[in-house]
Amino acid sequence: MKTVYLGLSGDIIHPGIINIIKEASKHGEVIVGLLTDSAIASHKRLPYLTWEQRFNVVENIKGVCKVVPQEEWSYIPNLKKYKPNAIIHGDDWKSGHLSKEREEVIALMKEMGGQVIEIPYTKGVNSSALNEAMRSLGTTPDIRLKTLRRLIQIKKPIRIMEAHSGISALIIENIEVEKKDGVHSFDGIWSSSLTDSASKGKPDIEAVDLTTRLLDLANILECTTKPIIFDGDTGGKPEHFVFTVRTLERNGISAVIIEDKIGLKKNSLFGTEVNQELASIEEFSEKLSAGKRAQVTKDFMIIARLESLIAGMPVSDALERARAYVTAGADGIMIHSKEKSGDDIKEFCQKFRAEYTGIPIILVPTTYNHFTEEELTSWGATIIIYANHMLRSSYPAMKNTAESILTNERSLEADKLCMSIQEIIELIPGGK
Ligand code: SPV
Ligand code: MG
Repeated sequence: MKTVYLGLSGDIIHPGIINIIKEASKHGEVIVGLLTDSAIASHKRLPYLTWEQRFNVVENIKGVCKVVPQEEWSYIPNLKKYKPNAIIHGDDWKSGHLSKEREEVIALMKEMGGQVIEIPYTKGVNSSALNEAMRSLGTTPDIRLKTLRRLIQIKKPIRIMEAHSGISALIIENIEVEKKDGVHSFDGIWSSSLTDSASKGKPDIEAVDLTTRLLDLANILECTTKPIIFDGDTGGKPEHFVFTVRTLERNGISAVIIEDKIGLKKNSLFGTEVNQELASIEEFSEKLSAGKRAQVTKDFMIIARLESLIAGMPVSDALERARAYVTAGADGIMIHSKEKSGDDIKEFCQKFRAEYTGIPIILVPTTYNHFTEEELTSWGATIIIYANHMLRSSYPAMKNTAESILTNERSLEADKLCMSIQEIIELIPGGK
């Protein structure tokens, strides 16, 4: 019996998939190469279902003989391994970023004496269109919360961008850039205390309370599905922090980051002088442990943020604290610095990585921003947070528009600086 290979993510089963399986089975036994989470995450958003759940669904579809994992985005390794007589694909791969993959598959199948079957892509009902529709339906707190840990297991680096409003979060949810190695997008959202306060015209001094922060976050939660990392400032008193943990967890937030500062909080990047006192290692460790004891799910993450370098202490102090915080239960370490060279951060990352291979390192490269994601990852970084760029870029845009209207005494000239009313209506899910 001949075999036909079909690569699938199998997250959303729709008539187009049933159709291609039916077509494939006319040519032989259908082997489905079910893409693993990491194969998908290199090019697209993480599937809603886990690989095991998708396996369960796909192996029960009529016409499917066998389901095997496809560990790479490319079909080539599995085609070489399973040597099917044919591969079947929708004809949508003739153009766009899949066309190179198509050429390679055609060449290999020719070499192996096999066939490439292309069938018309089902317009309207396809995974991309359904994905879009599912996004507008939203997600559940449980699925969203778990997504960060799933990403940590399969992807480096994880790219997180700050959002301070529903509309800025919508951009992060939807923006994609097609690159040679696939489609790049943001993996999640940073709920920043700095940009949250600044967007309200308030200073970043831990003056905006949790209830207010969560009220704003509700807008972001409503219009997005990506995981959220919450900037918890110092976490407050341990007695308060345990409530924060539960509240964040209940809302489907994936992680909270708390920093080991005491006294009146100032933003870490403010000024050039050392302006912050550090908490004692014991006190901060106890706060972390209290938070870990309070969480209900096993998936929520509490990340310790080291302020040693901001407070003018050496890398050795940061390392000593990192060890203690990991022992206290921290699920990850964020190291912060306002040093432009990045030398201190690099030294910390390399030394910490030599001791701990599995604990995520989180970096916020605001000042040492000349390093690429690839370079930061090579030091050992797991998550990269762009902590304030959506807010910092929106302010000059609004200021230009306001100045243009004042200068011209009408809004005609400002129109080219603005998106159209139609575009803004269509941007909002359900607005069309
Ligand atoms: C924030 O975004 O509020 C942060 C990160 O705490 S930073 O501003 O870089 O300290
Ligand atoms: Mg902050």
